[in-house]
Amino acid sequence: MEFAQGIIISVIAGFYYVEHADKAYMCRARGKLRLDDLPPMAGDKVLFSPGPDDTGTVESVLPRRNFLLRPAVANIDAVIIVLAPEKPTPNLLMADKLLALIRSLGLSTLLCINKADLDIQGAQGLAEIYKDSTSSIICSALTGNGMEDLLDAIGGQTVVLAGQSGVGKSHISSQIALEQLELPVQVGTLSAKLSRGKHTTRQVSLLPLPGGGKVADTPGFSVFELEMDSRELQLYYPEFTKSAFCKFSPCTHIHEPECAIKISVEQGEISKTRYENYVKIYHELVEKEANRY
Ligand SMILES: Nc1nc2c(ncn2[C@@H]2O[C@H](COP(=O)(O)OP(=O)(O)O)[C@@H](O)[C@H]2O)c(=O)[nH]1
Ligand SMILES: [Mg+2]
Ligand SMILES: [Zn+2]
Repeated sequence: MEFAQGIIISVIAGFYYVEHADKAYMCRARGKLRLDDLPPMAGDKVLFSPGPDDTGTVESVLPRRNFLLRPAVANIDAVIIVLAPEKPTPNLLMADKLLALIRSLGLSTLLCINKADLDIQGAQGLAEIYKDSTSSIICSALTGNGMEDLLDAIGGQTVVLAGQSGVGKSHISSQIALEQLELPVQVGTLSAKLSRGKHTTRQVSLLPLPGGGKVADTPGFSVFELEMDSRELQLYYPEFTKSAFCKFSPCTHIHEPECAIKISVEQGEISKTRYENYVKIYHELVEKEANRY
């Protein structure tokens, strides 16, 4: 049989929705795929065999460029961290962990400071903290301000929105995305499962963007454990290499006397908030390493 190539745009209640030639196919996965370590996920490029009535079977998953696990999404270019100056109070420690994680995966980042309509000075303050860490866009999904800038920054990429619950991820994605392809439904299967509501909160969908890319709104990321070598953490702080080089090598930038990074923090060249969170994250990682043995 002839296989077609498509991309999984949504996973709902055990069905894989595969986009192919501007149409969505509601697919089951071949049994052997469900036994793999990693079942198919949104963003996967797949080979599938189309069946009757827009159904189909996912036959195989093509090699992944990268993937995230919680939420499960593959082949992404960038993660957009959404923060708000208030409602909720920004959790910068979590944002900094996310930034490190994203960098360690080799993905690019963008900070999206939403809800600027509530507190423009607060929004600018956040942008200031991150000015040497990643580029940022100040916007409001409520008024629509900055949405064009956000789309420009995304370009044609496939991006994931991450951040605390309530910062506006869902509102942003519905502002910038085009309508999702119509997903076929089979009475008695999908709709019945959805009405039980168990699967909807963990679903990931990739929505098309006007620039040709895709955006995934995610419910997740609010709690996650950063796993990396404590000595590796500093590699993901571009401001550390931008401003100064330590004469200590290697230097943790924590307890060494006359550390150039610590001096830069004191002189206001490196954000104090970023540095203090670096120290916290570093100690958390060291503690985990100690507990491992
Ligand atoms: N004032 C203001 N409220 C917003 C903005 N964006 C979203 N909200 C509100 O914030 C709440 C959470 O938004 P939501 O998109 O569900 O956040 P999510 O949990 O990150 O997906 C909702 O009540 C939205 O109406 C914004 O730019 N300004
Ligand atoms: Mg949401
Ligand atoms: Zn140092």
